Amino acid sequence: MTSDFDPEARTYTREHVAELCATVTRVCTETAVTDLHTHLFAPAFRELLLYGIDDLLTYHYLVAEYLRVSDAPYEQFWVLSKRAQADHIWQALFLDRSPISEACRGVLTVLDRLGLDVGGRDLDEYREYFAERDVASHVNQVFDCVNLKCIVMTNDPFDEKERPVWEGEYAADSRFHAALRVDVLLNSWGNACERLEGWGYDVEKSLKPRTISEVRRFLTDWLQRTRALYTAVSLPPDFAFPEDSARHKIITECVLPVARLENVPFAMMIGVKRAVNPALRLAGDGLARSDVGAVERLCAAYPENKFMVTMLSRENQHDLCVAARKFRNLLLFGCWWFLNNPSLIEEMTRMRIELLGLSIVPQHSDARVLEQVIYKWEHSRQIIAKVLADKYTDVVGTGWSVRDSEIKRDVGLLFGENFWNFLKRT
Ligand code: RAT
Ligand code: ZN
Repeated sequence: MTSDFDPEARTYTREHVAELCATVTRVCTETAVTDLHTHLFAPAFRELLLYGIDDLLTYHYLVAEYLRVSDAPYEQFWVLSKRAQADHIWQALFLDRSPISEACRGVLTVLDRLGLDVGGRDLDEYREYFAERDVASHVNQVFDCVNLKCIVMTNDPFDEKERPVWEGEYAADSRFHAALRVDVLLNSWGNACERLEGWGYDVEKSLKPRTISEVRRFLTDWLQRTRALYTAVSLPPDFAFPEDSARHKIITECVLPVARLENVPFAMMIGVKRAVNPALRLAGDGLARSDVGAVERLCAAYPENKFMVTMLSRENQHDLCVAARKFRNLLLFGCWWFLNNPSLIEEMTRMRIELLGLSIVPQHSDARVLEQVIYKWEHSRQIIAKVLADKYTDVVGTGWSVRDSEIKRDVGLLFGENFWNFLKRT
C-alpha cells in the first residue's frame, strides 16, 4: 500500500492498482448473483430437481466426453442405470485420464466446496455424503455457498412431468423464478397444435385468426400461471426473420403481442443444431453460426418489445455485440453451453465490456444439477473479476479514480441489476 492510500475513503488511483484489483476480486466474490437461465427446479418439483454425485457425473456435457473415449456401442451405455453410467464416467474421465476438461474440473470444484476429500478419489464416500443430505437444507447450503440471490428455471408447459406441478397446488419459492419456454410451440407447431387441442384450446394447423387468438390465450394463461419473468426459445442456426413459416407467424402474432401486454422480454437462444448425433441423446446437439441480422430486424421492427439474446457460436459474438449497441431493447446475456468455458468466457466478457460497457449480463449458469451452480459461478466470478480488474486498471491509468462504492455498484449491475432493471422497463 502506498502512503497516500486512504483505506477509509477507498478511492483507487493509478498508485493503488494492487489494492484495486484485490477489491474487485473480493466484490466479485461477495456480490449476490441472479442466475437468469438454469434448468434447475424448486424442491416442490420433486424428482425434477437433480442433485448429487450421480447426476453430476451423468451431466450431458460429461456424457459426450465419455462416449468419445468408450469403445462400447452407445446403446450399451443408455441401458445402464444412472449409477452404473456414473461409474463408467468416473473411471474413464477421472481415473483413466486426468479430469482437466471444464466439465470434469467442475465436479472437483463442487466436491471441494462441499467439504469432501477430492484427493481421496472415493466415489463411495461422495455417494454416502449426498445420500444423507436433506433436500431442503442442501438447497440452502448450495445457495449460501454460491451467494445466489435467486435463479430462473426453464419451464416447459409441454413437459408431461412438469405441467401437473403447475396445475396442482404449487406454492412458489421466492428463490426459484419461472421462465416460460416455448420451443415446442415455435419449433414444432404441428405437434404443439395437437397438444393445445387436447387441452381445450380451439386451434387448427392453418393458423387462422381463431387459432392465433387461442395461442395468445395459451401464452397468457401460462405466463400468468407461472409468473414467468420472460418467455424463451432456443432456435436453430438457420433461424431467419422475416421468414415464411408458422414460427414467424406465431412469433409476430402471438408471442410478441402477449409479451408486450404482459411486459416480459422474449429471450432467444440462437444457434443450436439439435440431434447432430441422435445416438448421443441430450449430448448429441451441436451448433453453427447464425444470422445476427434476424435479431437486428426483430429489435427494429418491434421497438416496444424487449429481447434477451444469447448465441451459441463463438463466431457470432462480435456481430451480436455491435447489434446490441444499436438497440436498447436488446439485452445480451451469458456464455451459453459450449461457450461456458474459461478461455471463451474471458474473451467474450472482455469484448462485451469493451463494446457495451456495463450494460450486459455476462453470465448465467445453465445448471441442470443443483451443485453445478457452485462451480459455474465460482469459475465465472474469477474470470469476470480478472477482466474488470484490467478495465479499472486501464482507466485509473488515465488519472481517473475509482471508488469502492462504484465497484460494488458496477458488479451489482452485472450480477443481477441489469436484468431486473430490464424487466421493469416499459
Ligand atoms: O446447456 C444445456 O444444458 C443444453 O442442453 C440446453 O439445455 C440449452 O442450454 C438450452 O436451454 O436449450
Ligand atoms: Zn439452457
